[in-house]
Amino acid sequence: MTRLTEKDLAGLDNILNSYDLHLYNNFGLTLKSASITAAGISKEYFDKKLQEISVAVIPVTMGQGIIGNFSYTVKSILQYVGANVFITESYDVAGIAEGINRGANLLFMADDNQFIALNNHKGIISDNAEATARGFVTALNAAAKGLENKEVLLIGAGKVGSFALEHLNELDAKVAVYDIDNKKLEQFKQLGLKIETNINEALNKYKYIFDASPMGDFIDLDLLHPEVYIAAPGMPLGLTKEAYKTLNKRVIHDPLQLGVATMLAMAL
Ligand code: 2YC
Repeated sequence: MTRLTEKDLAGLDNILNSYDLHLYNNFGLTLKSASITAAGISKEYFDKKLQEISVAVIPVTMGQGIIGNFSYTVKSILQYVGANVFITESYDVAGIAEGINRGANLLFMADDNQFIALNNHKGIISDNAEATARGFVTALNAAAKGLENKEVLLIGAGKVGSFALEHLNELDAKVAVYDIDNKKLEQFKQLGLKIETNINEALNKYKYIFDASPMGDFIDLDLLHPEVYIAAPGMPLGLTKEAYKTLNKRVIHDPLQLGVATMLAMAL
């Protein structure tokens, strides 16, 4: 996963309403309903658990350190879907201790390699890569009114892309994989998966695209299927600015919202 920057997250708390409206109007889901569906739980269970629990977001200084706006943005997203959240004053291990001492049941924390939500009552964790994959697949599935037997182009077979492949297979979608790494592609071919070796030729053949690649600005409008829907968790966005502007209503892309909301639902 790409490391986010403070700039990626600036002002995101103020646009949660318009983001949610975009998701609902164009994909038929709210951030809350997408996370509940992605986690495979009921709305009743989600609402009940959120009444009972509190959530701590713990800033982590290790490695490349704290990202400005990260903890605050995670907190804003969690509050937006109804959780009781606080950011610990302390960092790292002291932050974990503070979170537990202040009665948190869920601990959200991210170092340079993994972003998890730890449920210390149930002894389970949810992982941002898996949650992001499930959240964005759920949105694409809603846009397609069901992906069963529909062809989907998966771009990028990294952590998020691999989890997305799992979920797309669960939905019986017909997935073709493209990855910049030919060795990876060869492995998928050995596994009997359909692969695409030339991305520019492949793009316009698919009405549904899941862009989990960390490359930015490489998908031009004229390469795409005229009725394409794109779920794009990859940071930076693969679409060119012009393509994103034109296709806006048929693209779901965000740096944290769907992944964080789905982490919450998966960790309850
Ligand atoms: O502020 C902090 O606590 C930092 N330790 C957070 C580091 C997050 C690094 N990971 C990322 O930027 C992306 C996220 C979308 C989750 C996975 N990679």
